[in-house]
Amino acid sequence: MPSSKRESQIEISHHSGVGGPFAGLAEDVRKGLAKTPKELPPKYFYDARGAELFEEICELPEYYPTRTERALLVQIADEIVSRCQCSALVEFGSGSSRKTRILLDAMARAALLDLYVPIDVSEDQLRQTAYALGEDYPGLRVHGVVGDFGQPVEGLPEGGPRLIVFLGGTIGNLTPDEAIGFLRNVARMLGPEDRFLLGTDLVKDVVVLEQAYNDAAGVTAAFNRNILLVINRHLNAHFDPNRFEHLAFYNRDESRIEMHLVARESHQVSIDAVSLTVGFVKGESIRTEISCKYTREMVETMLEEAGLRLIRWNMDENRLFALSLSEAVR
Ligand code: SAH
Ligand code: AVI
Repeated sequence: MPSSKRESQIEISHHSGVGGPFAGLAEDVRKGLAKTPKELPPKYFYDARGAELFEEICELPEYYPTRTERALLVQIADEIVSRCQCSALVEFGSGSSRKTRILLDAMARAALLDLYVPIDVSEDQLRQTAYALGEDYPGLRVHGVVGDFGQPVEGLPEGGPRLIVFLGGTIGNLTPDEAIGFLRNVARMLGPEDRFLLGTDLVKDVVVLEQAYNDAAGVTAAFNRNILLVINRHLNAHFDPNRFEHLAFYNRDESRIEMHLVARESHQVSIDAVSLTVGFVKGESIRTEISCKYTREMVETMLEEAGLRLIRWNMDENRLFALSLSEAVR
């Protein structure tokens, strides 16, 4: 039977150079594990299993950011779209794009929706999501980019006005310098009619914060240990995740949650692909993630420093999470 459904166009391209987003893993592991204290970049959590575990985290009772941001998006999506008149949505760290659908729906309601550009290191999830969106939004052009948002992403498809979004509080996983660098790249990308929507997790009661990263079901612990399995697979390493304890706590001085993997006993791990043997003493930790928490003032200062001007600020009534809309300063 001929279908009257408008065809969607799906395209996936790579922006991270030869070898894909895991190409830098060997160098990052070598450098990170030589530091004192040891650390690993959080982007390596997100192989297919890590992406699945993150989706589970989003549904946990203790993990308030996802449901809070989702409710905020439902509240403000139509207004933002009507104010921006955006026909293209560009998203950094798009993941499953579940919450993004709230914005896509608002753009479709306003009869503006034309182009969606999800950018993520997690290739399998990006592909699956792009094809699912193509099915669900007839006529939508989806141009997925497998790439690292730590690098300027160039050559994006034409379309607009554009709404560029960075949701979930993922900016908090960057150091303050990395966050400013990222925001400067966004400011450079923004044309006069384009806008930037940023999700930030807010400073709050320490108990609420720490519970969100220490869930009773142990999903966050599994997510944390998954980084070791990624290293085992890609670098022929011999980490035993059971020899590491999940640790997550709020560092008040730095205004951030820190996630660590702490060695339960002294032992050595060989990483064959980089001809390295790494020693751990009992209690020694690898910092696997930071997750910065902000006040409105901190967000505004960060935006300003990067050449962006805050034009709208929305928080939930419990002041857990915020969405801010900004434009480039000309
Ligand atoms: N935006 C979604 C997903 C957040 S999880 C939400 O709000 O629920 C963080 C996402 O960012 C993951 O999909 C992960 O693969 C991606 N990511 C992490 N570091 C990245 C990097 N350096 N470059 C591109 N994507 C990255
Ligand atoms: C993706 N990012 C915003 C999450 C966070 O809360 O920092 C990652 C995460 N780590 C543990 N739980 C969730």
